[in-house]
Amino acid sequence: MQGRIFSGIQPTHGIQLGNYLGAIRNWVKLQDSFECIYCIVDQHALNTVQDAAEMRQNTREVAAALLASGIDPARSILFVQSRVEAHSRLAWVLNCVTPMGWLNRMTQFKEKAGKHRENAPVGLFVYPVLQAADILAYRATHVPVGEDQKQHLELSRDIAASFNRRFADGFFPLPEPMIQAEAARVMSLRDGSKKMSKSDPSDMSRINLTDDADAIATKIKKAKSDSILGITYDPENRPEASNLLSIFAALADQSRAAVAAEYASTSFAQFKEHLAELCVEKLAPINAEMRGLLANPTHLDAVLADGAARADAIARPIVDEAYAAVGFT
Ligand code: AQP
Repeated sequence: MQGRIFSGIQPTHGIQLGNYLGAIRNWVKLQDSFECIYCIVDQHALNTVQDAAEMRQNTREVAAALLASGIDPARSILFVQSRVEAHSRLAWVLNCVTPMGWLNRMTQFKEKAGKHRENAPVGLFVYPVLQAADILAYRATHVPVGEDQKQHLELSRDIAASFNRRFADGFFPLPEPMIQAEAARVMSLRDGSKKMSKSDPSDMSRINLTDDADAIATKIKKAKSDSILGITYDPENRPEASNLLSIFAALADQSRAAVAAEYASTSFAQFKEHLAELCVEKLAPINAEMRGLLANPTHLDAVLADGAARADAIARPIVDEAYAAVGFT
């Protein structure tokens, strides 16, 4: 094994195609060469989801989506963050070695808090510190990240170094980012300048892994497009066409150039038909597997409980050691 990976996903809603193509598909591949720890980060999601039944439902749905996509609990650890105390125990210590100025620079807080900064939860502001704790509690060596998470990972490294400097030289390894080569950043089907997101108020903006064939076909058919004949990759001038082309390329495991060449003189209507067929073909098996898993919540809960016990066995001694290093008795 080449190292230990930690990565997380929020149960703010069921999984959407962007999560799948941008993160989960890669997580599945990484299982071959790394020790992988995958976490459903419900403590992060609490900043957004403040309804207990919804949180429970989302958590199970995300767990089912991860398993159905190929996360193998026999090889990887899959668990829910709030079930392993090490995360919040370490987060407090890290809060105390992180200057406010570092957090003030985080662009994701500014984007997510928007104009309502004063009303944004404190949890959203300190989110990157909890994220650092998630990673460091396992002494993870590598973290797969999308472009949008690069800044947070750099902060995790700074926080680890800050702890090491103050309390114990070399205590936390500085986690290395793993940026995907042709990072699939999937954009909203309604607005090519916004990323596809679980919590977008419009369900038409995204493809959920729970969508059936009809829903997928309707969403792709109604996806925003333009009136230029032929599909080209030109994100600046044709953001929506470029997004649909990128989704096609990612699903078909082809380069964007190859797809653009194939559809250079095709109408949007026809391209969308092909894209819908491809999307249904790739997602239908995952969708079917998810339904089976969701029909058996006892099994799902047992997988997560086993994952939590294994995660706890790694993280608890590391955080106990960190507590001793700061002088907690
Ligand atoms: N549109 C996307 N394209 C590519 N990758 C994406 N990811 C999310 N959206 C896209 C990647 O999915 C992983 C898990 O994301 P997350 O749940 O931790 O939070 P997020 O990035 O904020 O995802 P969402 O769907 O946009 O959730 P909400 O709406 O709750 O904020 C990450 O690796 C992320 O890069």
